[in-house]
Amino acid sequence: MAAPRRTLDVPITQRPDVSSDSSDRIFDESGEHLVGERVGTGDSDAPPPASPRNMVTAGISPRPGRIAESGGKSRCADRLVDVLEGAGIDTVYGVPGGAISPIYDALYDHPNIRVVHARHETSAIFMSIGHTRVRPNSIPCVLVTSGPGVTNSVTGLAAVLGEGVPVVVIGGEVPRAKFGHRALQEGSAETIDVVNIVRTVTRSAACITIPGHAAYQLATAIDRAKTERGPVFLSLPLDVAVAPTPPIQFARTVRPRPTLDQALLTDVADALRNARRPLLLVGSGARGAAYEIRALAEKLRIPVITSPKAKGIVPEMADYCVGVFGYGGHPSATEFVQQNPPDVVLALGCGLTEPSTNSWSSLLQASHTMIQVDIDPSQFGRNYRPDLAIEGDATEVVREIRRRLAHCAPWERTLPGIRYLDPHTLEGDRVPLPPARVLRVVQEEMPPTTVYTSDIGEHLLFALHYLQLSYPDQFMASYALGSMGSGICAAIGAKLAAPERSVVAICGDYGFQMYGMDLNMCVQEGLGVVFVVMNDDRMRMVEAGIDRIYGRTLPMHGPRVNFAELARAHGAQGFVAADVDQLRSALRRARHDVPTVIDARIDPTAAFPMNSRVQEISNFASG
Ligand SMILES: Cc1ncc(C[n+]2csc(CCOP(=O)(O)OP(=O)(O)O)c2C)c(N)n1
Ligand SMILES: [Mg+2]
Repeated sequence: MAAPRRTLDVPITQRPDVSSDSSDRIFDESGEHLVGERVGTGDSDAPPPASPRNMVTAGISPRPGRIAESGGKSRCADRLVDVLEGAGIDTVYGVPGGAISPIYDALYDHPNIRVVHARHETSAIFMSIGHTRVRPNSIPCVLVTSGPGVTNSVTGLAAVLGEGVPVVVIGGEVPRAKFGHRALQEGSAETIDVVNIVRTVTRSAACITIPGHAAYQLATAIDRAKTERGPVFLSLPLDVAVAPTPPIQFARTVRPRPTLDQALLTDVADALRNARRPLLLVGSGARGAAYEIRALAEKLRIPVITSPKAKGIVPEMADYCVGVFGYGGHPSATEFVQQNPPDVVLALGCGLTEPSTNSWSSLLQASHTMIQVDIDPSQFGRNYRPDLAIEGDATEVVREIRRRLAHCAPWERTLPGIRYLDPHTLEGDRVPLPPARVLRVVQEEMPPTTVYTSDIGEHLLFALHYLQLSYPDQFMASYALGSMGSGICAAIGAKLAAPERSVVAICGDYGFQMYGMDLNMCVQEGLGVVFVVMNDDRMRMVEAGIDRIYGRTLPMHGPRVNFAELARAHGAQGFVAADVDQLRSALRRARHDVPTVIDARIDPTAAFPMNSRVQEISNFASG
């Protein structure tokens, strides 16, 4: 099989200084024909030589510089925005400030890049998660200012790291001459050292100190964000940002992707063929492989359980989908593996983390062959011992497995589909509204391809359990870090990136108090997100959890907020829904260009009936 390749843009320097070293040779896409030599430079301000891994080949087509397009400006900041545009970045989220102002000024000359002002830096980063989830090949950029701008970003960066999505964050910084002088909002290594602060929550973090290196540094950071799937951070001192910097050119480069190990694939296919009770365990990393996974499961009648985040990768109506395993999961998933202990488990793009395994349940360890497929080999063996592990893209791997099993007979077994807890709560006209009923009515009223996000709280468990999804990109919840606000802002980024889709955020009332101010940004940008606030006047998840663990709890409720009035204060639509009719009527008035907040008055006593996290904390808390 020919090695698949992908392309990326990196800037190259202007002055060619062709090296005779054979490692500088440039080959065509097949990797066999020499077509030129890598462009280098003797300038100490120029980028360091690219590693052969990063810049193997190039069909170089230098583009003219951008001085004219950049309003005649020739600052480092203009060059950085050129790189953003060259990398296909079309949306910049952020909160402006003095130290990052040259980039905002440079953006003035790039009308193709949409600039969005969030109301908090971490909101901006949460938005970028939603953005890249609905447009998987996009990389959002987030701009923050020095000092508090960067420190406010830390939670967002940690969430991005947990979600494994590419996001580029550029932080302003005071001029280098002020380093160590306790300048206003200084974040240099002489003071609070913001680069060090964010190092543990990013794939790479650095300060740009040489204007001539800046474009290369940014392009390399973007490449790392893509390949290592995570956040990258660059700090940009004000004097560097405004230093004269000549225009750049771009080289078109390609990098060969690793080829799959054919013998290993055959072993995997053989293990499945000989299995008596095979099971597919699908994680969110396999989202892109949805078609292949469905085809495999459907044809061979292999049961599938999904991690909570992978909801919808296989249709939840199908009988071979026995449900979500883990937090908010379905009793059918647990019962199925209890009654049919799997001898072969094929785990696809699943980190096998605490929330997706019900705190590492032994039910998921295959009795004969445990197979892990992941694009990130650091996942192998972290939690379960794999017998076979394939590093690779789930789509290609499952396609190859299907090819090898083309003549395999389907397994003869009855597959039960999903069984819900308390299914009666999905129906009826009860008041106050049961959370499950709210979710069912929302799904009845919204289009079938609606994107759902959930924030963090008891409502997430209800959403994981009761939303019934059919499409692989329909659900997102950032529970790796599990920060309140993540689902609210991800919905905004998703709507901005895919305005043609309906987007519903399932949120809690306290989360909305914490991160709801970006409603104003939705009004400003004309983003018709529907926020369904599960209003129970309390922090239900914590209240219920603490009560279950300790048998008592401090009060965790507060004065009722009327979120419909709050919405109207921002210029959004706002409706209180105390019963099913009011809820339906509010949903029918949702628009694509104006946000809608539905204050759903849910039953404050409704705690999700099964919470394995509480059980796990309880195990530790009680000694
Ligand atoms: C930033 C942050 N702080 C604290 C928590 C801990 N926490 C988890 S759920 C929750 C309560 C959320 O209340 P609400 O948004 O009303 O949702 P509910 O549980 O009531 O559905 C809290 C405080 C968190 N996850 N994130
Ligand atoms: Mg609440």
